[in-house]
Amino acid sequence: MQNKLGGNSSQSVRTILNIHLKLIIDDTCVSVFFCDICIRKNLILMKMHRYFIVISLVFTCFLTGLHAQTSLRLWYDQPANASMRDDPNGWKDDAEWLKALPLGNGSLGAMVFGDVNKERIQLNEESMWSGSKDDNDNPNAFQYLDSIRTLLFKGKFREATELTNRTQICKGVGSGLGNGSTAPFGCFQTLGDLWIDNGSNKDFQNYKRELDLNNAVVRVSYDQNGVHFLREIFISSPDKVMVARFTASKPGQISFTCSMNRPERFRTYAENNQFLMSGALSNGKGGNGLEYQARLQAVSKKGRVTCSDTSLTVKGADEVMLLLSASTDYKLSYPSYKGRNYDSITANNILQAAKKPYAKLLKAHLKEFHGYFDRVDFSLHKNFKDTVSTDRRLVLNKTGAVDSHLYELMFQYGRYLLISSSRPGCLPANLQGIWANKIQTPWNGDYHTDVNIEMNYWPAEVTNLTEMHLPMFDLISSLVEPGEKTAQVQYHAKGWVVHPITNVWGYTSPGEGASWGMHTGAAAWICQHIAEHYRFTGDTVFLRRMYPVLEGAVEFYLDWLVKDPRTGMLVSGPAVSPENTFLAPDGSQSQISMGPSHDQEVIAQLFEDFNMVTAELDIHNELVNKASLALKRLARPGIGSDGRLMEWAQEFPEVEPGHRHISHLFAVHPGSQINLIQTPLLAAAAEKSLDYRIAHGGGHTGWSAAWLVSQYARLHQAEKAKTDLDVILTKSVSPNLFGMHPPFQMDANFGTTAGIAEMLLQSHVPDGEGAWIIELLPALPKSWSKGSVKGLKARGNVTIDLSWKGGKLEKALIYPATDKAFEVRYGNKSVRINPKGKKCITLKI
Ligand code: FUC
Repeated sequence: MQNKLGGNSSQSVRTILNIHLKLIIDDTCVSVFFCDICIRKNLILMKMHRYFIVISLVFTCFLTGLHAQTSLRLWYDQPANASMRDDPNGWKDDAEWLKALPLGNGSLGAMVFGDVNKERIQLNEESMWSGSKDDNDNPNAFQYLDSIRTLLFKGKFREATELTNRTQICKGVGSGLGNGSTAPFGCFQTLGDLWIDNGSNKDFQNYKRELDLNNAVVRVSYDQNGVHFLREIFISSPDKVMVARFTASKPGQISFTCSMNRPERFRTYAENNQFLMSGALSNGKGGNGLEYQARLQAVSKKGRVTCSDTSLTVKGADEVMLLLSASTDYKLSYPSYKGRNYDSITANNILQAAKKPYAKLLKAHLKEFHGYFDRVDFSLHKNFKDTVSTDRRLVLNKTGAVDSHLYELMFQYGRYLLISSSRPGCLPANLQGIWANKIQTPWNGDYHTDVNIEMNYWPAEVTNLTEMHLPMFDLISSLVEPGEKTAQVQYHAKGWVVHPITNVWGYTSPGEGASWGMHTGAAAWICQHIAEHYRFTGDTVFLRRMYPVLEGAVEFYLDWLVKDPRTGMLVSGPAVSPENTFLAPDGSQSQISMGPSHDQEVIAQLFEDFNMVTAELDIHNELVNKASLALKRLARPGIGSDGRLMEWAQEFPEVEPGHRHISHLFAVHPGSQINLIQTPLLAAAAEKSLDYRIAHGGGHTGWSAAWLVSQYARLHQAEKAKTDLDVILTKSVSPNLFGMHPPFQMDANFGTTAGIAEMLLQSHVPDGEGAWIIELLPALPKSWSKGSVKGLKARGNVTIDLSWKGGKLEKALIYPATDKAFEVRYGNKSVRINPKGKKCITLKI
């Protein structure tokens, strides 16, 4: 007899459960039974059952091990054409680059074209930023703040917008409207290209290139002149080098010439039989800024390696291993942002790596990568036959072919890209992760804080990649000092603040245009990640380390908030609902108002998080009291006359009803103030807002559609969430599955992975007893009738495996890391689980 999740008679279930739990728990796994009269009989059954579980577990692991290796790869039967030049216009995507395959170790990135005769490996280094530290805080802003607020409270939006644009924006050119490569703000740029020319233009056959996601290796294979050639390329985090091995089916066949270049500011030279490229980028003030270096060495079996100032040449080798390391003098430390000795770093990386055979380098790479990637498995297909190339699958999918394995692939691809672009100790993933092939990258490839960097990290915790979240906290911590100056200079406020854009030089000033640049809620929004990391990990050491960051943000908003004379409630402003425009009563277009819903929601989240954190850390002080008082007095979003959730404090007609941002729905996702369990009316209003947005063309950028997936999942609208997934797959991915804004923008990849996780598991609603309600399969689309997911994380540090059939949950394995009780819900059924030291709890339907 199996345990059944009894309707809502939770009390009886709970007593029965407790009885059972107490009686038949042991140190491996617990199965819950439903018949106390035959406990003794069950114990025998249990013993047999336990052996069966162990055997089936071993068998399943054996199976899953194999199963876990379902084919997760992107593959193609044509190379990306390396001879096609990139468009000099930074905002123009390059079709061939969007076919190349990404590798990364968080610090070094590469895009492998897989071209046969002349290979191109486009390279990135995480800190390759032009620009430099600059002062953009506007000392003239503060004197106009009150007048702007008065105008806004009087409904004089045109005048207030004009005054805000004139007095509140940053000093200087700011981000250069996203074209800051020669401005002090700077821009994330390509490191350059490694060219590998075999000097032939002969034809080739049996060509294949693939990115193996399970092992983070790119393979290129083809036949030429009766010889089978293979290239295997990966970027190792343990050894901090890119490794490219070239082998052939016959001896002495490997010959090629390597060169390196970039569009500007480089020189190449030879040193100790190594080939180097180095230079200095613009500091945006007419001088040199960041210095960089790439170092290449060839390790060959047989054959000859020579180096000149223009190339590295290999002749007649049986096998060659190229090792590349790169670094810059950048350091994420205010105010100098310099300090690394890139020359000794690259020299040492190469020296150490060159001592190791390929197999050893690969083994260390796999061990480290598997440690992250293999934690989660998601399968909608038992026997997927990977016989159609990825680009072809996308075309077929666009024409209506059903290919549910594409959801598995996109889900895991997002995890792969996060692991490859955000490792502990590195800079966080930027708008393009770590991959950019230009000098002027769109929006400077920076860190936009009005959704984009947040979305980059939405998958980190729930898809069991908590370490990948850490670079985000390093960035947030680094913004405190420059942000304190901005708070003081711009607003005469305590604490620290950041607005919608930042970079690696500590930019915290408003943007150069008020319509988007006055996003004052940004600091509160990014701080949500601190509390979320704690909610998933329970890491109090982390929390204590980040407490001053939260404290500073709270201090800022307590100074920033003012009383709305009409309601007596606390409101934020002058502020924007990120990048969205409304029609003011006088018919003018405006973005600036007092108390836009987004700001009210993220500030409420910050104060709630601060309450939670100070309780956890047992901190009691005046600031804590002030924050909880302010929380009670914060104005909250209302429901408009059309039943939608109001985006602004007043009902304004929207200029763009299908706007890409849905910032007033932060409280649904990634916030939790609006949810189906505690606030059903607001949740219904939120759904109306979403439907209205989409009906007017919303979700038209990759990231916007990805956000909609999570939004609808939180509202348990499975089919609507799936529809947005399909929009992404048919409209917003490139042949190499990169997310497209367009142009290329990686947040769509991360948002897609997070959205799929939200469809399978949620845990954002508190159960009112200090824990979380874990919802199993809250938004499972009909077409995903059979499947399984392993290793997802829920708040409270609980790991969950789920399997389902016929659209119904079959089994849940729950691995609580703490003893804290929590509630599990599936549909309208729920059970309270009290782990009491249990490592694994099985729920069966
Ligand atoms: C915000 C968004 C844009 C783009 C940019 C990087 O400005 O509104 O759509 O994603 O960030």
